[in-house]
Amino acid sequence: MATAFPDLRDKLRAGSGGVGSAGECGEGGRKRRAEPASEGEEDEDEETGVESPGADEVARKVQSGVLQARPFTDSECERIEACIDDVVALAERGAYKVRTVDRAPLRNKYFFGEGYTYGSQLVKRGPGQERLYPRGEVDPIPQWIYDLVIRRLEERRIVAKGFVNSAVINDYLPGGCIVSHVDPIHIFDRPIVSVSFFSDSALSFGCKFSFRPIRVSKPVLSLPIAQGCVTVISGYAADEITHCIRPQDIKARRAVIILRRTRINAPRLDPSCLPELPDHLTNRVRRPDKRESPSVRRSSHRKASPYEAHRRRVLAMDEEADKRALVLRTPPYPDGTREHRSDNSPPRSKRPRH
Ligand SMILES: O=C(O)CCC(=O)C(=O)O
Repeated sequence: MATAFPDLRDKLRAGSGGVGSAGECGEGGRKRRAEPASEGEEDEDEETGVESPGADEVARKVQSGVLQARPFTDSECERIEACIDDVVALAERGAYKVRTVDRAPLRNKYFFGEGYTYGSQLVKRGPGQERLYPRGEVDPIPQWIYDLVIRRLEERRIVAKGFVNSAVINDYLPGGCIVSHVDPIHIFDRPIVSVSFFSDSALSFGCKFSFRPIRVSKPVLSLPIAQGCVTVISGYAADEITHCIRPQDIKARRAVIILRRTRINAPRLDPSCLPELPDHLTNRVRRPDKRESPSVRRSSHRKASPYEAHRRRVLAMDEEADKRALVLRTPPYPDGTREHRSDNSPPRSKRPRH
């Protein structure tokens, strides 16, 4: 029976010698990279972690594009965290539109207001290819996000009134991560605002990721992001360098609400061109036409379970891997190719099941 690494921090601890001797063998121990080829990542040697000259200057430039504040009290944070749990529970009950929820191992995303194609959903892949979904493909921004979060940020002039039209919740389990990326410049205006909950973490700039085993280079800048903290990035920090969340920086469950504005001229998919949904999303508990409207949803007494929410995705992946193994009769990915997930989650384990 295969043993996956449910927590990517275990992979990091295991190092290259100790990881997935069976699952990683197709790769022949080669190191693989997975991040955009650009965005000011030239400042570090990935093997040695030695910074080349200029890293301090880059760090200063990043810092100049970052603002942080803590506009919520502890009890306000708790209230918002309870609302995030409600979102998780609603998603588990299938109460959201299919494209609102994107599950990955150790990291689930909930898109509100606007959603867009990325990663494996892209017909043509790579930066610049992302497209907004047709209007109405994802659920609207929940009222509590306006009332408890956006309004406060507007009052404190952290964001301009009426700026936000997109809210994404990322819910991470320990060891979850988001690989290095720049939020698509043709889709989102600047600044990019994020509010962190449940636990402290760090936003890293200018990291390189490699996989099997997963390794992340030393950041040009590691920005602490405490629970309840708002982080606003613009300028160099948003456009000229990648940012990521490293697996070793998610030590306990963490969620972030990312508040952005889509560009008025951002390219939008025609409804006839919607990408197909992956298998694990088409096998949903509830058919879309049976979806409850928010106003008639039954109240749920079930406590939200982020762990359960992630577990379902992992099980679906196991089933997919089983299917592939049957069809191929060889370990999946025999050519050693890495699955591309430019949705910024790391590639999942390619370990064959025994
Ligand atoms: O988790 C965070 O604070 C950052 C997430 C992020 O950069 C993203 O989802 O694009």
